[in-house]
Amino acid sequence: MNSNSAVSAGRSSSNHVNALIVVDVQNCFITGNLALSKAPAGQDGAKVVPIINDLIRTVPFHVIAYTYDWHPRNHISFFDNLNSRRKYLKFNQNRTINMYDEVIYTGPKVGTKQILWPSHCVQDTEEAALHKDLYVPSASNNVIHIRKGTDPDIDSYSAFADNNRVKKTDLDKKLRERNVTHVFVAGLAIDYCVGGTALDAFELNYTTYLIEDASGSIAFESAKRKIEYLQKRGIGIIQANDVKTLI
Ligand code: VGL
Ligand code: ZN
Repeated sequence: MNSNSAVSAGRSSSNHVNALIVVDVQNCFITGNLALSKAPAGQDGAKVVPIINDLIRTVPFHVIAYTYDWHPRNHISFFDNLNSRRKYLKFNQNRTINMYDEVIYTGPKVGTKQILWPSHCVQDTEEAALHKDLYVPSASNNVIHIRKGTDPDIDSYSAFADNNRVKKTDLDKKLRERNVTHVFVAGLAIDYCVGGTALDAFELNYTTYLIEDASGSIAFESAKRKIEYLQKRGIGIIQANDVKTLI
C-alpha cells in the first residue's frame, strides 16, 4: 500500500497539522508482565487496537508517532531490581516493599520517585513489540517511532521527556520539524504514559486531545483523577468519533 493513503501528505481543510500519538500499544501491556488485564482496572488492552486502526485508516493525520516503553534489564522501575538498588532508597530501608509500591531513590538520580512495576517492555524482546494487529503504515517521513525509558536510572512516562524533566526524547523536535500544531493521544495507559504524554504535549503548546475510548487504564481511580486533571488544564477529552470533527 502506498503510505500516502494512510498518512495524509497534505493538511486538513484548516491550517491544523494533526498528529496521532499511539502510546505504548505493546505486548507487555496487553499480554505480558504488565498486562492491563492483571492490573486493578482489569481492562483488555487489546480493545484499543481496532479503534486506533480505524482512526489511522479513516482520518487523514499528517503525522503518526508510535511510542515504545523500551527498558534495559537493569531498569530502575522493575521491582526485580530493587535489591541491587536498596542502598539508594531514601527512607525506611528495612520496611517491606511490595510490587506497585512507590519508593524514593536518592541516586544515581537525586530524588527520583518510582513505582516498582513488574519487569516489562525489555528492549528487543517480543514483549516490547507492538501488538501484532496494530496498523503501522509503511515507513515514510511522517511515521515516527520513539523509544523512551531507555536510561536505566530514570523512568519516563511521557514520550516527550523523562520523569525528572531532564532529558527530552526526539518527539517534540520531530513534531516541530513537521509543523505539527494539533496532537491526538491514544494508547496505554491513561493514568501513566498516555496522560503524561498528553500533559507534556499541552505544555509544549500543542493543542492537545486525549482519545478516551482509544486508551486503556491501569487503575480506574487513577485514570479518572488523571482525566479530570488534564481536562482542568485544558486538554480535550474526546472519543474516537469526535476526531473527524476536530481536524
Ligand atoms: C507504563 C507503567 C510503567 C505505560 C509504562 O505505558 O503507561 N506504565 N511503564
Ligand atoms: Zn515502563
